[in-house]
Amino acid sequence: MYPLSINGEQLKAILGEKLAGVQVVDMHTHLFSADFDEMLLWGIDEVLTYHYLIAEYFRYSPLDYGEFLQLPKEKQADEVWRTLFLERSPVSEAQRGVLTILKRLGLDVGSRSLEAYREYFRGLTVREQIDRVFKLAGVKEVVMTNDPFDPQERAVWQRGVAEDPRFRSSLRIDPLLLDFPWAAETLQAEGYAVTPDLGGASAAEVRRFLRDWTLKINAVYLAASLPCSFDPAQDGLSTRVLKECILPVCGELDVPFALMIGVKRQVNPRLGLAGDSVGKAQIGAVERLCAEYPDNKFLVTMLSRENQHELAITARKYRNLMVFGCWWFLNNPSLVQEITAMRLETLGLSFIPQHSDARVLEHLIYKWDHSRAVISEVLWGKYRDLLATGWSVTEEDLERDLQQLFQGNFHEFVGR
Ligand code: RAT
Ligand code: ZN
Repeated sequence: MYPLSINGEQLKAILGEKLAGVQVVDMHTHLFSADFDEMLLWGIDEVLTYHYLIAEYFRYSPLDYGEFLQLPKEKQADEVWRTLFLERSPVSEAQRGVLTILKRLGLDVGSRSLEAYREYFRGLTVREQIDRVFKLAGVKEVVMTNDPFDPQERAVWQRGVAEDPRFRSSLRIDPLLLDFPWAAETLQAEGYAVTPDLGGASAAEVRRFLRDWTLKINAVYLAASLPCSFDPAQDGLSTRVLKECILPVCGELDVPFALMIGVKRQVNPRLGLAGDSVGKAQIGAVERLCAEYPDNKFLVTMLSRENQHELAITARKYRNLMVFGCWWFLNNPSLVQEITAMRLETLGLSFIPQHSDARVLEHLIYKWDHSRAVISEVLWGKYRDLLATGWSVTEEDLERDLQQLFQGNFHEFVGR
């Protein structure tokens, strides 16, 4: 027998300890480095006005949507705090997340004093807080969502961004696929000769745009969040842009394309960012892309619970497909538990278990705390089953496996 094997009793504690210590690569967030100034959201008022909480606030509040959204941020945060924390117990995942953040920052959760929490944040600089949050969350690097269609963001890149190795970039190109005529206007204004119907030399010009931006921001992948109706078998501008522009550039630069599939955008537009929903997508869309473009790499996450099993099975068929994360409405402990167990049983260690989707800096703390706890439980069950067969598991084995799940799979897949 292998001499250093962990026994069943030690296993849970050692695994928990290793998992708590693993430095994660968070491959999809909406965070920015300090150089992006106010584009990086942080602090208690931003935490409380997260769109996940706004949606929950309106489950209880009779206030008019527009009236609420016009309030200054601090007043919105007061409303959310009162409605979701003082008038009822904060049991939802997003509510509990706020408490985890406060606790891990060393604040007195029991005091229920929003003013005291605000006071704490007033004494901090953003750079200090970035250091603290990354340390508390055990995050080594995050991938930003960089939008070349956003004038504010374009101006930052134009001015120049200081290198911060904790923040990697990704090029987010939804409008090219979802509303090409609109996207074409931005490209034209930036000096690319495209027409709204992708005529003439437009495809070559879109490719030039994608190449320029991928290289300019050093993107680790290109990405789009797509509706549940996404279907590259359909003729249309969107399919042409995908096949004539995006995939060729990804192939040429050897950069994956990340597809986040399953959104139903703006089912309730009056809720703003909180107004998007979910729908079941067609797995055939992913199968076809992986089969038709074997030299392209696809990072894929799907939003509906119903798509999870078939997505994992599809990844067994195509090694150019890397499944990632329990996205958005799936980032609830019960679903992370179920999905992670199913993926381990289906794909072994060959997937990326989680990303945070953090929109506010402090989200990193709760999203990773909660995910680590659930994933630890699931892995514990799997290693216990191995020990029961007589297989040995060493501390080095655990470290190697966790490194692969939380860093290596992403780094190797993107090749950077
Ligand atoms: O999780 C979210 O905050 C969503 O609003 C979206 O950001 C989604 O993750 C996306 O990237 O489209
Ligand atoms: Zn996102």
